Amino acid sequence: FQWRYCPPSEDDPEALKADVIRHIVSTLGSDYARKNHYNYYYGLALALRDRLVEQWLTTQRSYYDEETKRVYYLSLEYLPGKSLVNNLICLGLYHAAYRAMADFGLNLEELTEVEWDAGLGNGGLGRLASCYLDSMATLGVPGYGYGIRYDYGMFNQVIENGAQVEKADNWMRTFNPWEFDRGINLVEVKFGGRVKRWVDEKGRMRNEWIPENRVRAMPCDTLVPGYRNRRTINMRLWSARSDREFDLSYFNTGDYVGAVEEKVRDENISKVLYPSEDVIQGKELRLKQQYFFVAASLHDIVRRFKKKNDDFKDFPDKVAIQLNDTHPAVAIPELMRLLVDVELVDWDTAWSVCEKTFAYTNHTILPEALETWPVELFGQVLPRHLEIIYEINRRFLETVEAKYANLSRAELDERKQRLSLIGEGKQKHVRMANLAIVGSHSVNGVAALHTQILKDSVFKDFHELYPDKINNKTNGVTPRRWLRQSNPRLTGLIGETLNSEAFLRDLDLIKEIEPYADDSEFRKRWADVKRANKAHLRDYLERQMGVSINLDSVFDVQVKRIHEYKRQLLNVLHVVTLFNRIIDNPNIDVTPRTVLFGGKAAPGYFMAKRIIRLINAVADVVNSEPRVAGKLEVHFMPNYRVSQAEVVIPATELSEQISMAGMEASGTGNMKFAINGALTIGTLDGATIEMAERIGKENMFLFGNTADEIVTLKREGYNPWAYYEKDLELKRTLDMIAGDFFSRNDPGLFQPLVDSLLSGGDRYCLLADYRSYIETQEQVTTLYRDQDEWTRRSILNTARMGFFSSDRSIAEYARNIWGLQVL
Ligand code: DL6
Repeated sequence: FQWRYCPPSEDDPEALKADVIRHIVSTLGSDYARKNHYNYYYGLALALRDRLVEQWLTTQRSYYDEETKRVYYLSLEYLPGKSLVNNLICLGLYHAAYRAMADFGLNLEELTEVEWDAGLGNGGLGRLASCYLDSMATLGVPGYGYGIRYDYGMFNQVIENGAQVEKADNWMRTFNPWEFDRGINLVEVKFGGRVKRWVDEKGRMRNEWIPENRVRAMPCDTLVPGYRNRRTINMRLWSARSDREFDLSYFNTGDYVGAVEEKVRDENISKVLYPSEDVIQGKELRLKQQYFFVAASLHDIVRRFKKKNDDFKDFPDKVAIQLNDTHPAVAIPELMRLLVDVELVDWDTAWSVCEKTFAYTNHTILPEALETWPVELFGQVLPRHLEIIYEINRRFLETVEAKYANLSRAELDERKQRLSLIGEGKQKHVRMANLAIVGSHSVNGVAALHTQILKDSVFKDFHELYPDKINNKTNGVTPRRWLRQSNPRLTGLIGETLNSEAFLRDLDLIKEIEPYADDSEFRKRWADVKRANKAHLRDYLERQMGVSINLDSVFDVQVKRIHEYKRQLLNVLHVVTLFNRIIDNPNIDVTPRTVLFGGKAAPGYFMAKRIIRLINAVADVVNSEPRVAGKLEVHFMPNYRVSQAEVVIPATELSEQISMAGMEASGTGNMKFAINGALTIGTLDGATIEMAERIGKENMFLFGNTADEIVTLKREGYNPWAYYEKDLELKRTLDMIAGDFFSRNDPGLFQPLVDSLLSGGDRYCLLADYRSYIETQEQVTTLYRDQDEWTRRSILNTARMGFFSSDRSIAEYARNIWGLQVL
């Protein structure tokens, strides 16, 4: 059998057209003469999948033949968004498809409307995972993404009477053309039960897990192409399937409902993505989800290893496993169980294999977001794993004892308590971060400041114990999606100017546009691109929300999850301040502004939901006030998601990155905006700091307290009242919010928000940063009047963002963590 490779061709739409027609007829059983978007979207997607699978098979064969070390990225979340355009771009078929569809009398852009966003993640962490798969494929890293194929992904957000209402995201309601469901390769995953101990014929003590329940994991593969390199890797998501023999036993006793209930309960495991509540510990289903995908993935990984290897000591030479946060950390005791209980490897060898295989990425310093599981629950769901964790802990604490033999007993005990994998207290807990650190050879933060905070405070004791373990891998984003796909106009301009599109696979090359910042003709074209993107967003919002925003205003955008630490409320305080200034002085010479917000709040997060209500209430008042018309408008864009970001980001002029310094692990939206030429107003937080180092502070609007200053402020007794009392504009703004200026029909609605800032102590120091933020916004206003200078800085922003490609991040992971060479 000869693998037919269909070379990507920009020129020839004919082969593609034939395949589209064939799929419409043979796969969809439909009439190609009916030129509807549905038929042609699916026909085109399937024609692409044919090409992807051929590339994938060749890629896999090369790994197999060359016995390459593989990298497994374990992540409970992915946010691919839509795939059609991305896949066309990566295969080099965008123009061919455009022409093919035009020949059919259809518009490719309109076809993309048929596709649903694959929203299998909450936000930054999931989108990062998708960028990383793209980069692995592009760099030729032999990577595999593993996760869960949720039937229902991130909820859809609708706004009713100003409030967020969650609607189920039934993204699979129509058939998913990108996926291969492999119903014949089911993997059994066990839960509950007990551990049986016995001595085998060779006198060895054996531990055998006798489960109470078994669920099957079905692999669903989505192919992820590299950028025009004929390589394709795989994102394998597991879907829970009930064990059918189990059903039969119920049928035999005539309990039909029991059979169905049991089946539904099993399949619930992959039913729905958990929205990111800060505290979701203690949810049995969530623990089951984690173990479900980890067990199925490790089964796959070990199976693949065993095809060509028989000595598990070689495992770390062939396998690297990256844990995307602690969600998959149960992989550590699971690999120990497989090695010690099943493969009969001795404990010390098995442990050394684990440590060399695993690496852990931390994505948050919020203490309440660090995962723990009640020991009792853990033991019920995973009895053998709990035993293994206790044994890991016992041995680990022995090493701690030995290392700190010079400490007093009391000091040593305290240190052991802090380091232990088991948290004591009212209820004992398994600490997943401690487990992940102890079981991994590398622990990384996602931006320099974040990593420093891990070393200095969150994981201080571990850093003292293992001074070489914690390292930094600053996040990045893929230029294929966040430049080429989302901003074809800008990509076209840069490509034409440099006479190359090589910057899409080596973003460092984008620095070559820097000299053009001084070319007035180029600046004009740059500004024209931004204006066209703004018009595109205006049209989009007109269709989606029925509003028509002012093209001549500065597009000031804050899109991200709604969270108090991200301080959308600070942005609102600025809006209200601006509103007051305009009302007070109708002749004020302001730069018109359109302030856009977008983002979802966790369904159980009261304050975040109240912030959404406030944004909408302020928008209602501002947008209906004739005295500010043409000067200020505010909108909350419902249901922020990847495909919306692709429209919003290229149109943005001012990117709001205003978290309290020290809180945002990295941010990746900050990078997407700057690559697309937005100027940033931001605090020195997360990766924004590294952006400033490269872009130059003078080309950004930085404000507020630094992370160190926040620590000092709090240590010395931060008093928000003092700011309130002495800053009259601030006082007036807060009084209006508390005094129901924006909630006339619902008195007291926003009192909790103001309380959190005053009597509640203002945990995220909004009041401390308010004045500096307002003054910096004034600088924005002033600079925007000088459009030419604004555009010059915009060009410099884009030109200096080469470092923030996810290709650079993945190359660093590959070299420094996974032990791979990347060209
Ligand atoms: O690393 C990706 C992304 C960062 O850019 C954000 O700063 C950070 O908030 C986010 N973290 C999470 C937390 N999830 N957990 N656990 O999403 O990660």
